[in-house]
Amino acid sequence: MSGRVTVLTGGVGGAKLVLGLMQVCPPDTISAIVNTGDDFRHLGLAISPDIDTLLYTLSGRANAAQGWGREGETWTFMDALKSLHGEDWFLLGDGDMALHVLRSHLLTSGETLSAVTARFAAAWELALRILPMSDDPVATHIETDRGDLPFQRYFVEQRCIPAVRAVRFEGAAGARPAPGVIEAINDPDTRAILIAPSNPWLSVDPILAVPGISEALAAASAPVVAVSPIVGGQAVKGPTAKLMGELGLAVTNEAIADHYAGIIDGLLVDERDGGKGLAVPHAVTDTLMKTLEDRARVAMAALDLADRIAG
Ligand code: FO1
Repeated sequence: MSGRVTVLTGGVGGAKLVLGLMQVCPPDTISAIVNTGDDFRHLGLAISPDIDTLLYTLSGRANAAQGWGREGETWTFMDALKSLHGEDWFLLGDGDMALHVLRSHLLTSGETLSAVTARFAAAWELALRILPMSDDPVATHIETDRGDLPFQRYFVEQRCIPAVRAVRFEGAAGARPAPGVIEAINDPDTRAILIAPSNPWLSVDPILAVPGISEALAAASAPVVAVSPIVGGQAVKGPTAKLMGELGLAVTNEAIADHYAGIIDGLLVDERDGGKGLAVPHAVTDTLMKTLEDRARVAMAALDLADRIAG
């Protein structure tokens, strides 16, 4: 089937699905709406981790084992920074620094995050649209038993150890969807809107918190299908299962479906969990994405579910 595909994504799992989509759809028909709640200023630099993870993953530059940063990275900058007793909890590789320095320079000279991101995607010959959820600052904060932590302090410095009480998105109320975001949801030529298997609370909720986006999704004529981040009662990577426990939720697809209630029309679940008890239309497949073929298969299964719902 033809038509455009829009995908909401954040983190490593999200990038994998987008790469899978790139194998099964013409890249210029894909619009990725990317979480920017992880963004922060560090050492004076504007860091946009989920945008960078997508740029690296889609251009074949990513350190696949690590999930973030570049393959074959060198660390001269970090060694020198440590010798100067600079903050070294957040690792900035030499090649990675080019993204942060150039983005910071362009933002300072007045370019929007969207424009900078489009410039980087074009430089690395990526034909899909990479759309930050907003050009306004939105910062994910994690309220924990060790106090209120900005996202990267929780995720990297504290390694997700503090128990989460609540997640909030500073600045979201005043943030506007970035150019192209609402259009990517409302485009009459949109065949499907996918929510990648990103952490719903940490990587998707910031996108849904930008006024206008969840409303557009709820009203969209295209089917909205989420890929569950749960595989075999666990989350593949990152703190999803631990977070769900701390929020008092069972690590089940019912909890994922409840979280997205009102937004999604379908849920793609892993065959190890199955879809038993799910009220929302669903499909079952092996959603573990280790190889490029796995990623293409999961993307195809999500699109097939969307087509079935649309049909
Ligand atoms: N994740 C880490 O666990 N440790 C790091 O030192 C680290 C540095 C880093 C630098 C640039 C960047 O774009 C991402 C980086 N990440 C690091 C990942 C980052 O924390 C992301 O927010 C996660 O991938 C979750 O989306």
